[in-house]
Amino acid sequence: MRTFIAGIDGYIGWVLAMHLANEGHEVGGADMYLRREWVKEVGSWSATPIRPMEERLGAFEEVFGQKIDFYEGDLRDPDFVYKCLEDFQPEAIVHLGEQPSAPYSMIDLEHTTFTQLNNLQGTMNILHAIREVCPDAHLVKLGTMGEYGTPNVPIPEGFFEVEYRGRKDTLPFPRQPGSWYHLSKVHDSHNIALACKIWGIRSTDLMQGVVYGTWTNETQADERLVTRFDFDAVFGTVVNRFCVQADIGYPLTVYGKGGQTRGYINLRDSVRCMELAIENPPKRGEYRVFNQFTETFSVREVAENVKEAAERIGVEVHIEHLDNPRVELEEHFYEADHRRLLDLGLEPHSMVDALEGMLKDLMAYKDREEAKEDVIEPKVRWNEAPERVSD
Ligand code: USQ
Repeated sequence: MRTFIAGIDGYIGWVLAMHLANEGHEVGGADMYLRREWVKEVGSWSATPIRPMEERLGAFEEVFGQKIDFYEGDLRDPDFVYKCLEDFQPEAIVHLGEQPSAPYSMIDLEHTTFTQLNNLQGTMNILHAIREVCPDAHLVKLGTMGEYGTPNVPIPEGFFEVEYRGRKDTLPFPRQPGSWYHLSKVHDSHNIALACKIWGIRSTDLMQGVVYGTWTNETQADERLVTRFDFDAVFGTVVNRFCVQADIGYPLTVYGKGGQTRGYINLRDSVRCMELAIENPPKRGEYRVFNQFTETFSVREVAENVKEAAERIGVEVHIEHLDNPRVELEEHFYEADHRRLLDLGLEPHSMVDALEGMLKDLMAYKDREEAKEDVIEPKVRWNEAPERVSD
């Protein structure tokens, strides 16, 4: 299968590219290193020593004997997107090339607007290019469980049956996101659903939970193939942050009461889910939704899991409750379906089994942990307006 990955240099994009190429896909991908720049902008860096793309590609070819085609450019540029698809002629396109951080989108007006324009424009360019260049291709789009928010009823996979004033229908489940970033994904979902309906495009929208993990089979083969690992308060996600915090003796930063409950998924499972989606495409015109997570925990439970794993390897850990910089429910009902990927054959890994390995992997990079405290503390407050500086 010819698979094109938009956002191939990212945390998931890079390991997905290697995995698919190793499984026999012909893989191509695009990036312009914006993620590296955004993390630099917030004063941080990857805990793992990621290599420049050219070195990554060379090392992958050397170790696995497979070539990955790389296109450097901006997904917001329609000419670039059309050129990529015309040249590569993909059968599947995995779109991971978006600004992925909720806190980044909440910094100020500029970051909110940037996030929404960047994410919507890239997706829109891809949709139009698919329609004109490769209308049979399957778009696998990375959405987020955060599109649904935390309603007081169970969350289905995308759609639910509703009876209202004596009539019945199957409708999209309401989206109630909690950040400008999560809302950008909702807009994308609506745009994709419309493109499927009016142009007959086929698409899978993956509502992914919080991803964690340091490795996949391919990264284990050579250190030059390692994927990025963010731990700062803007781009680091909660499990990954807690692992770095445990390693450097920083108290785990539970926001508020820590009853915020989310779906979680191991990086290896995330890659496998995308492979399953690609290998089992929907029919032309179908817009389908998979909830892509494997376990549910509160933030308090995640902190306990990390503390226990660290203590098993002799590292003492303290848990701290900080004033929550976000606006979110800290105790709430949470129950979300996640059957469809299991039905396709996903065999999930558990967080508790993965944590010890993650803590040990990260220990190896301790020399890169200097000054980490500075970027760990959350500084973006969602309900406090920043001072506005105009030109
Ligand atoms: N949290 C803490 N302490 C921390 C960091 C986070 O208590 O040091 C809490 C947050 O308040 C939140 C939960 O942990 O309640 C998850 O936060 P997160 O930063 O790990 O995840 P989130 O901002 O929701 O976003 C991440 C990814 C995003 C993806 C989303 C999936 O950055 O790209 O879409 O996870 S989901 O959360 O299911 O929407």
